[in-house]
Amino acid sequence: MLKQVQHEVYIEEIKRLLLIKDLVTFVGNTTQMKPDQFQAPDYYNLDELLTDEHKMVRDATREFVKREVSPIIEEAAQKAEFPKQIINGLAEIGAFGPYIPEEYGGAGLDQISYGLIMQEIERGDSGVRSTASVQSSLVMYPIFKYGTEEQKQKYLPKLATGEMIGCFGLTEPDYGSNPGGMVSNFKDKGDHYLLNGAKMWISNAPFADIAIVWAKNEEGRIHGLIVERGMEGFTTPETHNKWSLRASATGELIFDNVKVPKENLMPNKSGLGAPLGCLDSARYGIAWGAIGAAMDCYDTALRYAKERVQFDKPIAATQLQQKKLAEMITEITKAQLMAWRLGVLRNEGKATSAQISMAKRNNVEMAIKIAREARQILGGMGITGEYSIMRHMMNLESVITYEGTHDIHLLITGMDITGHPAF
Ligand code: TGC
Ligand code: FAD
Repeated sequence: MLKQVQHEVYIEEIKRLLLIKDLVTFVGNTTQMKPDQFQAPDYYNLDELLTDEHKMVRDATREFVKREVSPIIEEAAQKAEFPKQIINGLAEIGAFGPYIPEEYGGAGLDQISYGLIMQEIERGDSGVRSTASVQSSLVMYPIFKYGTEEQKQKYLPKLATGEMIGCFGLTEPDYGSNPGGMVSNFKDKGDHYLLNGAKMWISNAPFADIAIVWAKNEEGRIHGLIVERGMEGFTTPETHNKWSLRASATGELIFDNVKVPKENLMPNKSGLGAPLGCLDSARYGIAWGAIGAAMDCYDTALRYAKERVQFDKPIAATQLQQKKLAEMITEITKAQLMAWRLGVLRNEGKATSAQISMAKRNNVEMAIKIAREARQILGGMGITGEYSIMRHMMNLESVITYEGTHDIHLLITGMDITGHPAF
């Protein structure tokens, strides 16, 4: 009964968002982009593969991005600040825990709805999608999958509403692609664990309320611990001077003899497979998210090419620009089909980690190539913050590196088809 009521509330909220008219609130500030005129490409009528719920969720997220993200994102990126004012809106559209059951505050949606939400958010900005990915797949998911009932009750509802923000600490200064080598560790001190070590490159770290931290016990076995801001010896210095993902806050997690209560260890899975299981879910979201960034670049470049006149004709009438645009829409369409099929497999519980790696790798590379080509179509204008393309292009340099680098995902495919790990 409760589940049904929450679901109806969610659908009502989506309808409310859909009713909001005149969503473009561009105010002409020099650090802001042009008004958001985005029109989503759907060359193969993929909408016909979506249910009404998928389309409703997708459209609500699209309108949210037009209304809340597009008007402010360029300025946030220029200032290198995460726009905290959008946290409530992200929670309202169900971007925090889309597939987490409603009894824990999630939206109870399927994997394709989750993917579509990531696509639409990344259409606005990869850094905003990062925040939603981390919160959903790297914080809520491990608590839901590996945590105790008390941990689920304590954290999940607050994470779903954005009252609490989380981060995920796996990478260390000396262990990036090879997280199994991590040196962060905890010792059993009877009534608590004593945690020491450091994590780096952690999205949301500077303002997160909790951190899911992966560390080794005295036997060298990896476990996940929930570390709360305010615990003595726990600090989160921010990483500055990034040229990529500037609207996302990145930082370190430092643990200097942090006393972690024993009830904060997630007991239901240990070993490297535990954090990697969370990455499967986040990488799947990125496979969709990258399509959003690519669609935005393509749509912007197509509109610009039709309007920009050189040699007395629109540049869209030249063969060279048509080649770029035609290849873009072909690659976007292929990526959309791959993501949709992967979503179907995930809904059926049949998607493998290697299939997810292939889609993350393919779709991010597709997006970064499209961003580079789209930027050229805009000529000099392409390097300015008047348009979103250069920001997408720089963001995608992080997306192609985090959640497993482009090379690592190729090696995962290589291992899957040959049986030989070549890491
Ligand atoms: P390996 O021996 O192959 O595996 C160890 C154990 O893990 C299991 N496993 C998986 N389980 C679930 N899902 C997966 N995707 C899994 N891949 C492997 C495996 O079966 C084994 O289990 P068991 O029971 O036998 O112990 O491990 P390896 O040390 O050889 O490393 C394999 C490799 C290189 C593929 C892995 O380490 C890897 O994926 N490296 C990349 C690291 C990475 O992706 N880091 C991401 C950090 S988080 C992040 O970037 C967030 S950004 C967020 C944002 O802002 O959006
Ligand atoms: P390395 O592992 O040092 O790799 C360097 C190069 O060597 C890469 O090109 C790689 O492909 C290549 N390489 C490595 N091993 C091999 C091999 N065996 N064979 C061939 N080539 C190889 N991590 C988290 O835990 N949580 C987060 O929230 C998070 N957010 C991030 C946000 C941003 C903006 C960035 C940039 C990173 C984030 N990361 C996060 C870290 C990210 O997952 C790592 O950067 C990534 O896994 C790569 O690790 P590394 O940077 O140490 O590179």
